Amino acid sequence: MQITETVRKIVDETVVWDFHTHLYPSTFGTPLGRDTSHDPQGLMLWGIDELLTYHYLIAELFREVPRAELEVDQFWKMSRAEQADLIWKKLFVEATPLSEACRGVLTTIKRLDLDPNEKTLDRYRGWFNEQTPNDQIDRVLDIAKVDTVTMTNDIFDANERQRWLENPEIASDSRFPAVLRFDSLVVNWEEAAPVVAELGYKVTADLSGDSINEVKRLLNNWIARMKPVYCAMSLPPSWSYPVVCNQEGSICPDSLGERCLTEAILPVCADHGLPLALMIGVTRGANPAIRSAGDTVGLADVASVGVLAKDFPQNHLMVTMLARENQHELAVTARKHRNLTPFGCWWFLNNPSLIEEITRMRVELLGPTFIPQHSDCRILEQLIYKWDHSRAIIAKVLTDTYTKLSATGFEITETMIKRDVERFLHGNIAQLLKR
Ligand code: FIX
Ligand code: ZN
Repeated sequence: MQITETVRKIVDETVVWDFHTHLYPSTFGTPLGRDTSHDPQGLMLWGIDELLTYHYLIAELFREVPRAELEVDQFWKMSRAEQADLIWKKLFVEATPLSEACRGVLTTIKRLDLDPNEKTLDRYRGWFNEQTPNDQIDRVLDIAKVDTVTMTNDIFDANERQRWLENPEIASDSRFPAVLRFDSLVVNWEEAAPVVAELGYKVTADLSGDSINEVKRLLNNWIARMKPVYCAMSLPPSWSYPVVCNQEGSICPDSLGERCLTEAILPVCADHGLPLALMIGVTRGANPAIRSAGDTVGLADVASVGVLAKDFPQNHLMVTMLARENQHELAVTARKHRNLTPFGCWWFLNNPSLIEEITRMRVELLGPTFIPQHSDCRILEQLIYKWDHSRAIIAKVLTDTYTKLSATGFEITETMIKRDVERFLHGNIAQLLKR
């Protein structure tokens, strides 16, 4: 058997369950819909203008264009189409699109059978305008060979929350399972408390009285409404468990977040058999003027993850970390706790060189017991390039691994490769989410 060709073929053909995205089906409305789904504030993002105004590319635009030519405020006053035109001109026409985020747009255009050498966006817009949202979902899932696109459903996003309240059938497309997300409960209880109170729960700013039970009631109600496959939150690099508090005299804000986590979130997740995903290492608003393009990475405390896994053996933790420097310790920590599964190469790590390094190390330390990748897509068509690029690297790492294994005299079979690849791209997720 030719290991290289066989692995590549199997990796390319195996259907993916995307563990973490920000994608939605058309029931959540779409700004680019000419049918009943048309909605300027809609959450289903697709099309060339959205692809080009992805926050990764907005960050790259501000590196390329000097301040004298474009003030940040000026950019935000432009329409979405004007922003997309500018990004195409500055990053793809007047400069060479060398970065991973730029190459991704080109891979996507090519795999949609369009020519990536256009000087303006007219042809692309013309093509997208002929598509309908639902047909485009079918087309993209088919090209990307993805059958399950896990959403992120944030109860602290008023726009999204309203949609769930108004339409109980909103999540009826089984290809898009829901995930209950609630960062502020742990990261900023002070900010979360008034919102939770507004929703009709009797909580106080210091979590006194019946507050914890009320947070549990909030979570139980939203679990009943969303039927999520897991719960999730992202955490800053400073997050630790147990909380280390240097403030004297007053209540430490982080200890309120910790109480939400240990007394409400983890028990509720355990009751429902739902894993909890922790995405650790993001500093929000390092440069707030450029909005989500201004979030950054920081070194986080992996030991906290291990202590949490040890203290809550009845919970399953799915963990991804943003700093490259945290990856080795996370993999080692996962060896110590079977209720801890590392997943994906998140955000600034979703680059070929880093995916390769991280995946190689995880295979060596964890064998087949992790989830190598998630896409984090925000725009539907990104599924095409994110999976296309990641599949190539996963295949490369597995080819090297099987080649070394085969050198011991151990016989590698096609059935074995299929079994492993299926676990990595789909099966491990299905098993953990009991689906
Ligand atoms: O917190 C998250 O889920 C992050 O992945 C996103 O908020 C982030 O903006 C992103 O799109 C990263 O890829
Ligand atoms: Zn995300």
